[in-house]
Amino acid sequence: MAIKNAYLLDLLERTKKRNPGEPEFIQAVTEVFTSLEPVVEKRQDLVDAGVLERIVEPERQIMFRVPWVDDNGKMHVNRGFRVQFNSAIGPYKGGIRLHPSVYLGIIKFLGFEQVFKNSLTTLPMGGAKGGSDFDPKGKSDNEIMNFCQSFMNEMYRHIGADCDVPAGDIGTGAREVGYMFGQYKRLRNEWVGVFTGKGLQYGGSLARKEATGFGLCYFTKEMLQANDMSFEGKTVLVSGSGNVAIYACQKATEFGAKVVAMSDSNGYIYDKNGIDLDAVKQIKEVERKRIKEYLNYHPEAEYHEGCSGIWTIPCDIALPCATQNEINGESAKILAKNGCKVVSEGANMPSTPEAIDEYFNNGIIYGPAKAANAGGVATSGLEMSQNSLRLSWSFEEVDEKLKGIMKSIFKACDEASKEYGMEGNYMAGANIAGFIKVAEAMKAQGNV
Ligand code: NDP
Ligand code: 2IT
Repeated sequence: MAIKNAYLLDLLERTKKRNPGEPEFIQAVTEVFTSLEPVVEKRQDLVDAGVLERIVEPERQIMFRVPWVDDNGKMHVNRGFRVQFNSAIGPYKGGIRLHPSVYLGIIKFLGFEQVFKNSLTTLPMGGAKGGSDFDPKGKSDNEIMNFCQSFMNEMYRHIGADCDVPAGDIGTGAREVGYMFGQYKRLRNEWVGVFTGKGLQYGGSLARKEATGFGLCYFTKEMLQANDMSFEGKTVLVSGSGNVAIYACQKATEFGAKVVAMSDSNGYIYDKNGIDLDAVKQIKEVERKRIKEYLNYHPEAEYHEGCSGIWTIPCDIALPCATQNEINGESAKILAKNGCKVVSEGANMPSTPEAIDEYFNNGIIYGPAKAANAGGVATSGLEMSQNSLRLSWSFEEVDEKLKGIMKSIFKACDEASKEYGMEGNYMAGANIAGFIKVAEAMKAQGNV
């Protein structure tokens, strides 16, 4: 991947200067710019409207102190973030990440990607992301609640059902959403759909929990079909063992594939008989323990320390569902050498630029995160609709809508890749299709 267009190169340099020490953000911008070269050449009107200069600069960035007290009475201070990236096509929308690695650059890369992803969903949602360097691992329920309430004590003034609607991401699941939503309601004295991923008893949508993983498999199924393949009988690797990974594993298995490995940040399990997902759900969703515990259910399976080793297992399809840059050039080479034919991304930006180059050089079909994992936020959009209508749809209804959306996302990526002379490059297709809608909305709205 190399940018040749002088205007894009100059803007990338300016973006690097303005955002020092944020390699993940620059990585995300570089990837998009690589794809936009033919658009910049064809659409001088968008260049003249300054859309690109504006799209790389968040509309608003909020950073705040989050003090909280642990069960021993000790005070801790974390840093909270909400980056409201772009509201051209709808209210800001995007998850909250709670992980010790969080800093402004991570939230900015995620917020930037969210702009294009949300555009692809066909629903009216702008892009945002938030989070904190708080580590939920090993914390009691009470400590989690204290943190979430303190986080919301500042964030509540910046969000709202028609302004900015947060949701889950790494480290933020139903429990954290519940505590944050509860605190918002208390501070604002109003019950509105200000969060998605809520519990089913209080405005959550059926199928939201499953949506990112299921959506990833719906997208991948379309992509496979377009390339005369299917999930049937394929060997699949799923990294991670959180929300996205679990439901990706479930749907891939339903589609006739055999998932043989899953992981967490400590290591990976390899079960040549196919992963027993009930065991994984018990370990991860109920007990909140480590993936290593899988051996207690299946002593014949293997556990290996270190999460990147998962990519050394021979497979047909790899579904990275853990975190950014989890597949580097070296891992991608090994995947290709072992016969992997498809990589489709459940996590956000899980492949390094070197890994993506390896996919293209080796003819691996590549489903980029912005498109492949958009089912989560799309179903969040459906949760917002249900909240506004004050009713709830059945699981089947939501799931059908999700299938339709993932189909249309694949179609948009495929068509854009063809229109701009890069057939089969779904990364370029996703970036272009996501960009054009937002860019035209920005141009139409003038200098805002
Ligand atoms: P969870 O917190 O439920 O699970 C995260 C999983 O990834 C865990 O298995 C975790 O292991 C592993 N992981 C996290 N950080 C690292 C790391 N630095 N190195 C290795 N492994 C790591 O999060 P989700 O499943 O919700 O999110 C997974 C990915 O999917 C993220 O990239 C997220 O941005 C993306 N995503 C999520 C959506 C959603 O709806 N939830 C929607 C679209 C994308 P451990 O337990 O050891 O930390
Ligand atoms: O990265 C993502 O798309 C998410 N974490 C889901 C965001 C959302 O608002 O549902």
